[in-house]
Amino acid sequence: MNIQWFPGHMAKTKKLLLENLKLVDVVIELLDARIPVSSKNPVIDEVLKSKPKIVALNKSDLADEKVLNMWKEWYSSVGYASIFINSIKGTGINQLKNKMRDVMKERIQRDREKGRIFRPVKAMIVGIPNVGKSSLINKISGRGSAITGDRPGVTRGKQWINVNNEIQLLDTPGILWPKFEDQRVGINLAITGAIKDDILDTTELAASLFEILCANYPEYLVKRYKLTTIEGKTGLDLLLEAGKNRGCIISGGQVDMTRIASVVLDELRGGKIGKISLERPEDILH
Ligand SMILES: Nc1nc2c(ncn2[C@@H]2O[C@H](COP(=O)(O)OP(=O)(O)OP(=O)(O)O)[C@@H](O)[C@H]2O)c(=O)[nH]1
Ligand SMILES: [Mg+2]
Repeated sequence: MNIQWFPGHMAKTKKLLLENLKLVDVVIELLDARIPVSSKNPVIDEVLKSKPKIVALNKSDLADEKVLNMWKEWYSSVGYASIFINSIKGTGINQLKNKMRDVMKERIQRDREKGRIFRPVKAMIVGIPNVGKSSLINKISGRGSAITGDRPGVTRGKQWINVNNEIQLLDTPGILWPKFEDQRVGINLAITGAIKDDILDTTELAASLFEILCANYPEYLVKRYKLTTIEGKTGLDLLLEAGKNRGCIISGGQVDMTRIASVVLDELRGGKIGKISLERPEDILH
């Protein structure tokens, strides 16, 4: 499967990030806790250069707790702070705010030394489409000022949100990069909902997801889709069986593969199959 999605508005977003970089004190890079490697946009570090950055991993409520702990250990072993959050419930948000206060203290100190008066800290939130940037801003500000939605490409322009007289946040549109070197990255991004479904072969994608689940979460797969055995079967075989079991049938008695594929992808994205991580720290090495 060859997945690429870099429409014109994302090229514009890269320019927008560059233009606004000089206006902000810190950048919050939001990753998806289920795919910490695939959701890391290589273009972002290239754009940021020496600007201070805080990394937060969102949707941690949907990820496998055991794997999350492996990631926490991995991040600390390489000397990075990692903050795992849930932008809907608010888990981890205080930790993130504390990190922002640290940046603010340093800034206030520098301003004082230069004899400048107090200015609020400005933070720009960046990340892949649909990762929860606007939801995070709403959670931090306690208001619903940023529009959110369960599909990629909801935010189309920049929007400043004043949290209080200390913090201002800049919401930005989700951004990907022109070419995924490794197709597993494209698949992970597509499965978790960072890529528009209209441009995907969703049947092939759901079959790939079934193969990943067969390898790492076989018990969830069998239980959710009432499969008999999974050994020796391809993802497509299993998807067909799931379609039959769910009654996704078209006239003539054939399985409606597009429908079952969309059901499966929706259920994964909604956390209904189980708490699932698609990447582990050891994947960085391969
Ligand atoms: N389960 C869960 N869902 C979340 C979390 N954060 C955001 N969401 C959901 O993810 C979807 C996308 O959220 P948005 O805040 O619109 O994402 P975004 O990054 O601003 O997306 P774009 O503007 O399209 O780039 C919405 O359906 C949110 O309700 C989270 O921590 N956990
Ligand atoms: Mg948004």
